[in-house]
Amino acid sequence: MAAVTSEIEQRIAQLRVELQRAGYAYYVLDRPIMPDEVYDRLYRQLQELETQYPQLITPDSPTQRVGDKPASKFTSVKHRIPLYSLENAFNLEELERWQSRWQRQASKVNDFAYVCELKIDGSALALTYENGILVKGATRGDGVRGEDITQNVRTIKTIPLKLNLDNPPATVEVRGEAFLPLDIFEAINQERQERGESLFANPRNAASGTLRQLDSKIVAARQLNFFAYTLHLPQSEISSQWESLEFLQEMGFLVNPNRKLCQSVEEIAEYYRHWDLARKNLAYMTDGVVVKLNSYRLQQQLGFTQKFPRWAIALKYPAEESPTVVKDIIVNVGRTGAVTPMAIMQPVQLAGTTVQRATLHNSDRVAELDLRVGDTVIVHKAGEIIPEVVRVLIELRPANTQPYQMPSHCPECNSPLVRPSGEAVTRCVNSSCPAILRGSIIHWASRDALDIRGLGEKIVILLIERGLVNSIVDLYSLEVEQIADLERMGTKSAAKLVAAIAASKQQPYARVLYGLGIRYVGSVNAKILAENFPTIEQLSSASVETLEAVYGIGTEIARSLKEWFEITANQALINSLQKVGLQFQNFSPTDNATQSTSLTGKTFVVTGTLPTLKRNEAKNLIEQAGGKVTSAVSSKTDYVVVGEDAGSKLAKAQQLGITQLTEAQLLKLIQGKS
Ligand code: 1X8
Repeated sequence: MAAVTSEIEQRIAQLRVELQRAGYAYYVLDRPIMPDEVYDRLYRQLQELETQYPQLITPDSPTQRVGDKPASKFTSVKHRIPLYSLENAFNLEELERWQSRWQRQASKVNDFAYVCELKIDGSALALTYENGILVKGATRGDGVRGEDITQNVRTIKTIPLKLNLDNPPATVEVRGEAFLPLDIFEAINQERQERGESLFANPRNAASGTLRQLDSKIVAARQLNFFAYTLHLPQSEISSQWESLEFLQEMGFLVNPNRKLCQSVEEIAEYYRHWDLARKNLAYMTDGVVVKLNSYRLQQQLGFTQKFPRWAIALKYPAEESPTVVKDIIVNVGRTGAVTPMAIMQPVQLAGTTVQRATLHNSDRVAELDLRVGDTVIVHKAGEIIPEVVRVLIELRPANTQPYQMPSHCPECNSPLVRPSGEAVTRCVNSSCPAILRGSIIHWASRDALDIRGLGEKIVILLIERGLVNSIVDLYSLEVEQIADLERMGTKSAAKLVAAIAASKQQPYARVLYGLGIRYVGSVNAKILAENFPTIEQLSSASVETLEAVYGIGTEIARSLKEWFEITANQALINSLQKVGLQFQNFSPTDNATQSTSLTGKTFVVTGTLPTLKRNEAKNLIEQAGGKVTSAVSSKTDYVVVGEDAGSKLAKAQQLGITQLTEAQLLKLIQGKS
């Protein structure tokens, strides 16, 4: 161990304070005070010093958010103060009744207020701080005993490892809700779907599933967040819920800003109605509002029933569930060959959309539900979440129904389906199954991958049926004439599609990596990989250990990459894609010498009405291909794209002798064919 000097101790302490301040500004206040690069450098400096002087590592150091070793199991802990659940009210009458009840029970109250807060659909946590340092994080469990998940709790960036207090008390307990923001929830589910794993039904399940991961590296990569809402601080001056929320904020916690002090049921109703609509714009899911009596004195007077505090209630939003009838059960073969059973139902209105398909996840799930064609079921849908069947109403089952059986053969290619023992997923393992090719191409063209507009499922099916496309690479040699006579196509949209395909060659390496559809490599992981391995050669030759060492990349991703790159056909695919011009390395935006295309550095003006492209579409295509679009013609303009009824800009271009292009010529130029 290296000898410690006071300069080193001081430097370490300064780095910690600075990183803590920056993390707080970034995650809690959402007002960064330093660029990411600076943060990363300082973080690495601290890490290096701590490696050199491990005796100086403290549990509140910003480097201690991710543990080295996964836990083998979680230990059970008894809560110092039990975590109660809340009584539910499903409408305003029930809320009124609650008000009359507590007013009868409390003596002589004429001055009171309610605190209204959003009810977060997450997983409750109890955090213990001793002398200002986070020492324990536990799940709610049954309210009396929970699980010690301290290591995972530390990964949540909005939970302070050290309280922002000058004289911290011996113990503080903070409670709140850990949750997954909706975009992250959806990304996780998308990745799970790609892997053929069962999906999380809602953000709450995803949050509690994540918190119970043994490997804190995985937890850290999932970006859980936390809203604090309860403070247990013995012998303090705090005398109300409102003050405690403010104090939580001062101590460094993220407290939901959408809280309101209300004096009456009418005011609560107004808050409730407002958030029932406005919750659609929140980045996280809420399932109601929580109403608490503000005064601690009043809370104490009322106390608890066997199950609930008498001084609080959850006013829930109406459930997004409805009964309907299952008309058929089909199976869908995905890009990975995973076979997912789906219920086809009589259409129902749910959460503002018409729903007629619901995922049944896998055959175990269908068996567990005992779902049969003809059954009346409850479907559930929330927000952007894929609808699912949650329950079968057995009493309404018609006579002569049969239990569901998964097909034994692939509905697409008729090869026998395989279900490896110990796995929930049934697969088609025929690598030339058309469903797999179709899925791969749809994925390649999808929004977060190469984003090829106009290349949707229907066109992909036709392209494969006609034998025009047998692999992703074939997309890049499609000719306008070949596509033009597909159903509902025509020369104009064919030309547009060919140009969109060509423009996708300029999409960044991270999107290409994601588009390849390597198992476990979702769009977030692809970005992390592209940042850490700036060329495909570096990525394909990296060892499992090197891959795993990257923050956010776990063993299964590392292994899956290794396996994928070992397959000869995949190496050939990359070679061919490189040849047609896809990006397999990172470029800095200014570094255009190396990624030059026909359009790089060229300035365009678009004028008049083009035959098929809208002005915006033309602009996007040009920009995607590396060109620049300006609105005024000048001597710096390289090309003017001319449509019908072009006016003064055309005249100006003629005057300056600038090259004119028709839309067709522009599309050719983008494809590199002029
Ligand atoms: C549960 C929740 C509470 C709050 C928000 N979200 C929840 N899921 C809050 O008080 N703001 S309180 C609570 C409970 O006491 N069981």
